[in-house]
Amino acid sequence: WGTDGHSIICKIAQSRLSGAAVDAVKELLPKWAEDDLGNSCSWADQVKFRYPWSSPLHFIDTPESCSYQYTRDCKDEDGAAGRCVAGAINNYTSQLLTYNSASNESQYNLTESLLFLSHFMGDIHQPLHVGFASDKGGNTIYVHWYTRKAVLHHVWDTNIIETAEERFFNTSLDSMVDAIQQNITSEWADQVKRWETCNFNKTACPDIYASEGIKAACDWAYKGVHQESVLEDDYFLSRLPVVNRRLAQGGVRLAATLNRIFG
Ligand code: DCM
Ligand code: DCM
Ligand code: DCM
Ligand code: ZN
Ligand code: ZN
Repeated sequence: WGTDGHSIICKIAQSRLSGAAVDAVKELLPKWAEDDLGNSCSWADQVKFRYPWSSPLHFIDTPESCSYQYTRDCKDEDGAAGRCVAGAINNYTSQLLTYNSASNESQYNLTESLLFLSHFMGDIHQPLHVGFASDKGGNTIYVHWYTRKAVLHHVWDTNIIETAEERFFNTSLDSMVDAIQQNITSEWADQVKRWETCNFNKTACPDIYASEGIKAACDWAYKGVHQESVLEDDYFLSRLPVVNRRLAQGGVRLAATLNRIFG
């Protein structure tokens, strides 16, 4: 996602944190974040150059089978195991679990662990961040977003959200967040418990989110799109509900994960 997608997810998450998680997040966030996850979730994109090892941690590349398997797919271009967004979520979750046990003498920089986890929980919910290796998650599919040139990946990171903000929310990000929050308490209310649940007593469940992601990529992002496709109202209006739901799931699950981590 672009900055707006990450901001929406982290604003939703901030509003759902338990008391213990609010306190831990306050202690861990850097000063510039002003005690609010909503301000901090694009940090991981800003450090890609400073931390080049972190670039492959933003996505998963799958073969063209519309399915995901951790052992097969969660590796970087050199084949290093676990170096994908699902592995990163597991890794930073286990780092943050030392927050309570290690009386803050953790060997990790838990501020960075929180900033990475909050960003990657968002990215794993962007369908094309669990996309095909062959087209780099839609980065080599050249399309037109209405009259402008774009790549399909960027349409899903940014254009659908920005067009919705302009057309339906008077360019207000907060109004779009409010609309998604409304859906979480009405239309999606029965599903939210299931979104939050991690089976087998696990703290984080990135493999579930990645499996949903590649299915959404096949069913909605890639579907009907080819090189030089013109994407306009038909595509925008049918895909926006998918984007809204993935943003909601990302926010709900980030909060649920942080609530499990910080007790
Ligand atoms: N940063 C940010 N928003 C701010 C201030 C800083 O996203 N208001 C980012 C820029 C740096 C990173 O945080 O890439 C680390 O900041 P610092 O220089 O404070 O360690
Ligand atoms: N990592 C790190 N510093 C490095 C290299 C990696 O903090 N110099 C983190 C980012 C990855 C995690 O370690 O999420 C996985 O590393 P490994 O490949 O050792 O499992
Ligand atoms: N990306 C992806 N899958 C890939 C390569 C990149 O999802 N195989 C994502 C990471 C960035 C965006 O696409 O969000 C652009 O990547 P880059 O800056 O590496 O071109
Ligand atoms: Zn992206
Ligand atoms: Zn990212």
